[in-house]
Amino acid sequence: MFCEQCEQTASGQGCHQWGACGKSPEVNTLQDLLVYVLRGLAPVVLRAEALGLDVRETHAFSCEALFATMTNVNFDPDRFAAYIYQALDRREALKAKIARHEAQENLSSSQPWPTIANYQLDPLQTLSIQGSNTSLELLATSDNNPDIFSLKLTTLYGLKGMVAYASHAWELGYWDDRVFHFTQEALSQLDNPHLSMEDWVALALQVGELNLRTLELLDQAHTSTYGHPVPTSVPLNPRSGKAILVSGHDIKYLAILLEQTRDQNITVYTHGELLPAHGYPKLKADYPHLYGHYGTAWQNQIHDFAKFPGAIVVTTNCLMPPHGEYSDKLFTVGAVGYRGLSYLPGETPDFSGVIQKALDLPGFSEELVRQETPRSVLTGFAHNAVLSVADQVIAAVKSGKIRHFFLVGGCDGAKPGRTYYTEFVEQVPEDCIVLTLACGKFRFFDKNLGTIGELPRLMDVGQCNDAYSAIQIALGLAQAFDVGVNELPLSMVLSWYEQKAVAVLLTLLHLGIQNIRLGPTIPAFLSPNVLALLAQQYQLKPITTPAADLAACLAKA
Ligand code: FSO
Ligand code: SF4
Repeated sequence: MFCEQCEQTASGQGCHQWGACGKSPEVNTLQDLLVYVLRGLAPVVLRAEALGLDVRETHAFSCEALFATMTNVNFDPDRFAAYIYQALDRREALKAKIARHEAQENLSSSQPWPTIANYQLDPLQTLSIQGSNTSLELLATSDNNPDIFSLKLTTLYGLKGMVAYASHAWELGYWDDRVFHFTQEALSQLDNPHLSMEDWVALALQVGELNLRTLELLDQAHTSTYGHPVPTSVPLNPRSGKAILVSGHDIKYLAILLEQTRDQNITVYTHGELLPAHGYPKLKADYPHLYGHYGTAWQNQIHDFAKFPGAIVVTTNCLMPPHGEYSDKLFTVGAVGYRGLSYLPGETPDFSGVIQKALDLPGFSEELVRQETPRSVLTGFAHNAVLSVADQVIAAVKSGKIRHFFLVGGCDGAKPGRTYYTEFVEQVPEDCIVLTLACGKFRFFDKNLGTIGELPRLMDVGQCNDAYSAIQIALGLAQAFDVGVNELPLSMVLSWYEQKAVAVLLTLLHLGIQNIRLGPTIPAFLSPNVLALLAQQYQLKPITTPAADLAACLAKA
């Protein structure tokens, strides 16, 4: 097997024997085969689209299927086989539709399909053997150019992150045909042997550009459906009674579950990246049983899930291979899967099995609740909330009360080097504000950093899915100060783990943001030359030590 799409990749050299995330070689080959058939579907979709045929459902399918191949989303070989068969069925159905349309319209028959669009499964071989013949390693160029290979992987991995966001927006009824079209275009370019290094750099940055649009769309989808987030205090202690825990990023599935658990005497808790759901006014107003947050970041789920005395639903990444002791109370929805776990299919899953499981389990006892010291955290500092107090922020900067802003955001993970981010936040001087987002915040989210005037020094902007909010805050401040984002007293110190972070990084580079500090390690898929190019054009740099990086950021102020 070959996979190097995430930060956890074995020794920074790619996973070759077994995924450090727990992904088996079999699942990896099925993911490669799925990506291969999606690359073969892409030119067919593009031709159908050019003829004016309706391909929107197929676009949404391609996005969901590609999303499933992201790190820690789906480990179930059967689900990948189903996606592969569906992709091939859709491809053939579309080809037939195109032929019929051309005949009806008396159009001269199209160019022959590229070889990849004619790929057929071999009924005598297992899918995983066929997958090993379509490995992503084969994207290497015939002249073995490591930089073009690196940029192809950067494009594909960024695309995986972007389609995850597009899938969330689609579920809520929001899409942009430009994003859909670009997804197919980029997938089909992966097999174009004629692109130069410059073309690949441009394509990777275009992923960033279209990802910005996708993030905007998702922001619109969330805020128009659930209202603009408002600063909200969220209990970290449970209350007594039956309980359901919802993990992942998907607000829509959380809302469906809240609706189905209305008046059932069950308390719903968020886990991981769903913490910011508490900031949405419509969810809070409609569902008082959405109560608190339980546990910390994804890599601690083995302990958190085992201890939780109720049912658990995982709506997106990051799912870890579950332990036997809690797998019978764990359910998955959407693109998420693991063989042996209960999967609830459909756009509006039926959560009755989850509810029954929660009722069968003990829930939190009054005694346990009584023993706990009350704790809470604040969330909901999305762009609307922060920019609504822009006047206060600007006055505080002008009077010298606020010296600098740090965006300390991104993913968490198991590597020891990630303590850097906790130490960094602890060392941020008292006249500076820390904005944070995504699951990396769980290293410091419950620290009381105090306030500057009425402004909390630590503000949770939201999930990684809310990167649009962080960008809007930076752009809004730049506009208010009448400077470019790079001239603001703002430094970005980012942690990455999986492919959504790759998409967001490409978006920041597309916006021309300089001096981003990235850690805990530099992506294995960036070749030395590509990394040198990013360092030269964007001053992208690896993190060093909290003290040295802080000093360098403040020297810029
Ligand atoms: Fe974290 Fe996982 Fe949200 Fe990622 S839970 S690591 S970038 O999936 O998406 O931040
Ligand atoms: Fe390895 Fe990450 Fe790929 Fe899993 S997703 S196989 S940990 S590189």
